[in-house]
Amino acid sequence: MSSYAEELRATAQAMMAPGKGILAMDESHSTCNQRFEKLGIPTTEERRRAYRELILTTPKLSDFISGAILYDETIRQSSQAGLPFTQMMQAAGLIIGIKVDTGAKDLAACAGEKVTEGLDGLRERIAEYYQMGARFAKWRAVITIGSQMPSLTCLEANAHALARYAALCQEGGLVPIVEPEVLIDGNHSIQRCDEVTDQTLQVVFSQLRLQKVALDQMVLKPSMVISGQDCAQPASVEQVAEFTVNCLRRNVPATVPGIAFLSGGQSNLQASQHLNLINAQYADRLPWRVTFSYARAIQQTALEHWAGNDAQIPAAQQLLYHRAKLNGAASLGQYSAEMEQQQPVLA
Ligand code: 5MM
Repeated sequence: MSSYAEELRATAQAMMAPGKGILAMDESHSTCNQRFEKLGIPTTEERRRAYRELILTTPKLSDFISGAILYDETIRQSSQAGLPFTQMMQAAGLIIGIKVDTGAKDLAACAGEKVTEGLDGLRERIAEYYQMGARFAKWRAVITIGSQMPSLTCLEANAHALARYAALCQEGGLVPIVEPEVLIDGNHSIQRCDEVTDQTLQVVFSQLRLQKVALDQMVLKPSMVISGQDCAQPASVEQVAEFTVNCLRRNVPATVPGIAFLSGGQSNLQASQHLNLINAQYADRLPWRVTFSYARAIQQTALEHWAGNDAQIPAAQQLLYHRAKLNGAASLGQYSAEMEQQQPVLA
């Protein structure tokens, strides 16, 4: 048992506080720069810093956000006034999280499939991040659906890495967010996504047990069970909620304290509607707290409004706060379509 067990349980509970979710703002350079390029924002360290400062200084963000996942560059940065982001987050009541994987790389002998890397030196990196104030971590595995995919090779390789990462995190005092993302890319049906998500979660929990991960000291960050983005007959909100709840109930032990979904390319509206219906309709069937750990479905509107123009920071922050609020409501099953209309009026 980790000497941090009590602390890890308390951190996991705080990450899953009622009415709150986790903000993913851990885009690597390449992902962040791609998003900036589309909006004509210079892809410099300073602009990435300015954008992350915009997010972290959003007034009252902690009303609906328990913690935020940072990238290695970000955890070392400071505000324009010189205050380290870590101190800023602690003062704002945001738990500091850190992405510790080093990205999804091509998996040898499995064309088109990926395996996430980052185990080398991880124990030492975890110790450094803990000293810097981080209390949870994240590692994302990417599973692609195709005619011959995913292969068992890909599922096992990714689950093994996720489990070894999670065990190291718990040893070093960080709550591991275990993120097996089944990609929305493709024209597959919701039934096919269900089959793949089911298989993925089975393999992941089998490896977590094998690596002696304490299931009551982690958070699962799965994708929802949903039809592919090019599917001819997209699944309804009701189907997504039902398939997702059933799949999770089949595979996720009740001792896991919380599930925080990724948005995975869903629209803002879909991400809020799906999370809401899961909580509104199935509350009595969920042994875990179920919330969000969205990146795009919370940030994108604000990023587009800012677009690198600092005069737009207050308006962009209002937009960010608004999406955090709506998803906070969805995590309680209290979101409604009318709330979308309460969008802040921007100058
Ligand atoms: C922020 O995006 C994270 C991945 O970043 P890189 O691909 O640059 O490493 C990603 O893990 C994110 O945390 C989750 O996918 C949730 O983000 P979405 O946009 O799917 O809600």
